[in-house]
Amino acid sequence: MSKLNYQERIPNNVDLSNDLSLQRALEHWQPKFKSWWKDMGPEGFQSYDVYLRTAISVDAAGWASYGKVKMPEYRWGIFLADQTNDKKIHFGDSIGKPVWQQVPGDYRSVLRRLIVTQGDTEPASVEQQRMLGKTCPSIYDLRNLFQVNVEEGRHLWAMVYLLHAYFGRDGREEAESLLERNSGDQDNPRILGTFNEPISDWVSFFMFTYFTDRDGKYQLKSLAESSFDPLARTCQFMLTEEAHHMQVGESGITRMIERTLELMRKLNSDSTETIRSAGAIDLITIQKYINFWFSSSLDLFGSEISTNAATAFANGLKGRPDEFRYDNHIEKETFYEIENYVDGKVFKDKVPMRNAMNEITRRAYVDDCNIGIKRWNRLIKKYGYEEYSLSLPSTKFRRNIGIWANLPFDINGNFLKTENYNKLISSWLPSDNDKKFINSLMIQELDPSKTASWITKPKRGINNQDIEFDYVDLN
Ligand code: BYC
Repeated sequence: MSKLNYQERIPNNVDLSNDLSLQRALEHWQPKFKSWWKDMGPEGFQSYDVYLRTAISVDAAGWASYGKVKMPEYRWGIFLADQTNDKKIHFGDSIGKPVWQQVPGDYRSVLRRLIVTQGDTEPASVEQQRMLGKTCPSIYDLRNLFQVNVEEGRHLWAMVYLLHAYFGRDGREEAESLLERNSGDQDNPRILGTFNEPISDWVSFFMFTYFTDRDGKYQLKSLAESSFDPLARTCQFMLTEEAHHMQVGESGITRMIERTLELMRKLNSDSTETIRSAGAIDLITIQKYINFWFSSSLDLFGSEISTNAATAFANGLKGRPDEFRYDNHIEKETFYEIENYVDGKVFKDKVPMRNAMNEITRRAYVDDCNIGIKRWNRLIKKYGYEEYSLSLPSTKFRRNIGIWANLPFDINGNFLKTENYNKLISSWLPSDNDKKFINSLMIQELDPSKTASWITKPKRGINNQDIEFDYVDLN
């Protein structure tokens, strides 16, 4: 297994010191990244020591070490999963040929677009979350936020390495632009819609790490199948880090629901007002946040019927997540059943499998999202509230991309008259009042022995430390 070299200015396992012009180009980008981190990264805690994990190996078992480090001194680096000999293209039209170690000229612009789109989301999420330290529910959560942030920073490094190493001058320009676009910027926004949504409270943060980071998981899995081997290997290692982010989301939502249930039981009431007065978040409001972030994240998979996706599959650039699970890796004369909408009618349609790749990935994602929903519903039942359950809204609800874009479907997938839809929309999504209430709960808790009123204490600490360990040194 290749060693991660931490002796150099840019830690790496790609033998950077043997490619001086690449090393120089990346060392030129490094101070720009640091200056972006200072301006757009976590607000307020840059000079504190934070208990963070850092990659020490690309091996799935035991790849991380833990220790206190100031965020601007975090060792962001370039780590790819190890290369395997004789690796072959395993899907699409060129199946069986060797994978590419360089970018084929014909696919240069498509591959660059995929890498830039992926790279753009990473700093975007750091920007979206930059104010959350000011309202953290506990020191433990504060540390988790920063862990997520530094790793998204590293994922940016991963994509910037590919741009610099394989795309020449265009790649270097794209790497600069990744630090110039900003989340929510009117003139120069991030590329994909969800990454321009504000994340101004921790309910949104947990929803984002549950739903949007999970899109990341599925997109990275698709890119980990790529015939462009450096991209595949980069994404394989990124997936190891991504798992923690989704865990932060899932456990955060679970703790929030558990707190609500504890109060419902204690106060013997399920009234929104009573639960809110006791400082927790009623299940109806939690459902609204699920509706918002799930529907927004669905758009990140692209259109249900997509020639871009078909071409990317045919050319071996982007596969299906876990491609090995499928029997047919060529999918030339095969079809996939989807729901379509034409001239006001919803109907079952069969489309060429390759054109349906975005939808196939989206469906795998929806199934994965449902695992958490089932777990939360079991928790609700455990507390004896049979009449309550949480659910994912219909995949037709509130879409901006694809077949269902801008159509008035409700959360159950029923087509409504536009005026009815407009009247009801605020009952499905967080209203201004709901947001105001959520914001009123967002009070910073920095005492390591305490946790905010609206969320339970975590069940266990990080890396076997106590829950009350000082994960961020405030002295
Ligand atoms: N917003 O055929 P279409 C993560 C554009 S998250 C705006 O429908 P295609 C993370 C599309 O670009 C994972 N525009 O879709 C999570 C195209 O534009 P052009 C990020 C959109 O191309 C949390 C046109 O519409 N990774 O890692 O098959 C924290 C027609 O495209 C949207 C990736 O996304 C949208 N939602 O697929 C941190 C992987 N959807 O070319 C990180 C790389 C589509 O006509 N990206 N469009 O100008 C891709 O694989 C593809 O670009 C997409 C779209 C899946 C996004």
